[in-house]
Amino acid sequence: MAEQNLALVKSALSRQRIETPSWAYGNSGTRFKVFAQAGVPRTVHEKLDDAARVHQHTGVAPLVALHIPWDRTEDYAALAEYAGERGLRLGAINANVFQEDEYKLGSVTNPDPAVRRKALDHLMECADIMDATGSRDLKLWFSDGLNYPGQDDLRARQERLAEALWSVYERLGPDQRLVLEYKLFEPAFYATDVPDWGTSYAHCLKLGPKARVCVDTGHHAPGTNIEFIVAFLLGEQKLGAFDFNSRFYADDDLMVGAADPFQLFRILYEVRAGGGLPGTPESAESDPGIAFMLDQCHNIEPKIPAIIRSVMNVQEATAKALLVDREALRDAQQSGDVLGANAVLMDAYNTDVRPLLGEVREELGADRDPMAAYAASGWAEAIVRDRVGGRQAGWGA
Ligand code: PSV
Ligand code: MN
Ligand code: MN
Repeated sequence: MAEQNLALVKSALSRQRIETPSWAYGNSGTRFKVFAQAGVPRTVHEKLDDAARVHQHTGVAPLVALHIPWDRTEDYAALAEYAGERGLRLGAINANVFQEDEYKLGSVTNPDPAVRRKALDHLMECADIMDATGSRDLKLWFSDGLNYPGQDDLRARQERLAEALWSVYERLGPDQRLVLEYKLFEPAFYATDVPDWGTSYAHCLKLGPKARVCVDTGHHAPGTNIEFIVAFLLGEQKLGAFDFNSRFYADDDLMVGAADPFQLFRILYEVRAGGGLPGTPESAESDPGIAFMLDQCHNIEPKIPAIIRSVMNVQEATAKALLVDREALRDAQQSGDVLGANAVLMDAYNTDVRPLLGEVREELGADRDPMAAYAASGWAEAIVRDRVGGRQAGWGA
């Protein structure tokens, strides 16, 4: 590859930021069992300590998303300072209106106005927290939906949802955004109030420029062309964030890039083509500010190395996307050369980018091989030794 292009690829890779979720550091489980791991954080501060290790070894993961109330603490400004002392920043604030008894029939779409009020109060509290932490994004995912036909009025629920979203939107500061996540099904099985990107997009469009769609890669029907959704939303300036993870069947929350690295590459190629990667010619005009977040749970594998591996998987797919020869691709597309165009993409995908990423990491002052560096660091042994007693923080804690 020409020297100049290589420099560009490296610069874009060193500018990418991958946000890790606080809950991935804690214990988590399936509907059937939580397998507790030794050394897991007991507090949100310890989650940040672990996140700092991920950032230290990879050099590209300085942001940590919080989930409220799982990460509730007395002083959020002090927490942001604690993060800052470790080279981190607090990222998206994830609201949680899905774990209290009152929400059995929904939160912001609940037929009972008192329950809707309670849910909205929580969303407002999350906005207050964003003010204290300096977070840009409020991430909204609603478990609201119906199990049985006739259980509630589908259209009335959309109106209640729009009303709540509007109140939140009005509360946001000029540099704050809301990102609205969708999910095909679960926990509701018959109908979900925000089941797909179209519903999220329609609400965000009505709200205005500070409302964007969050694409959780695990929240689609099998076979869905996620890169099409990404390309479309980017084109409309409505792609706000990713929740990266892998799925085989449902909302599996496995490591991103583990189930289908080719899909991850296709998604990141569309991000690049749509100008979503800062430091590329495609993004020269404006950076759409996409948050590249992980939303995963490590139920049987050790958590910190799983998060390091996930960050590396996103980087590898990004590097391959950056290697696509756009000019050759355009020429092949223009001349109707189907196989030639496909070969341009496949050539990039089949490139071993690990040595290149090793160089990028070294230039960032991180480790060429983050997995090996973490294993040799002694951190895994130290946390097992030191974090005894107390209640281990985790999913739903
Ligand atoms: C819902 O399945 C979801 O993807 C949302 O982002 C939640 O906040 C997160 O999972 C919690 O694990
Ligand atoms: Mn998610
Ligand atoms: Mn999910």
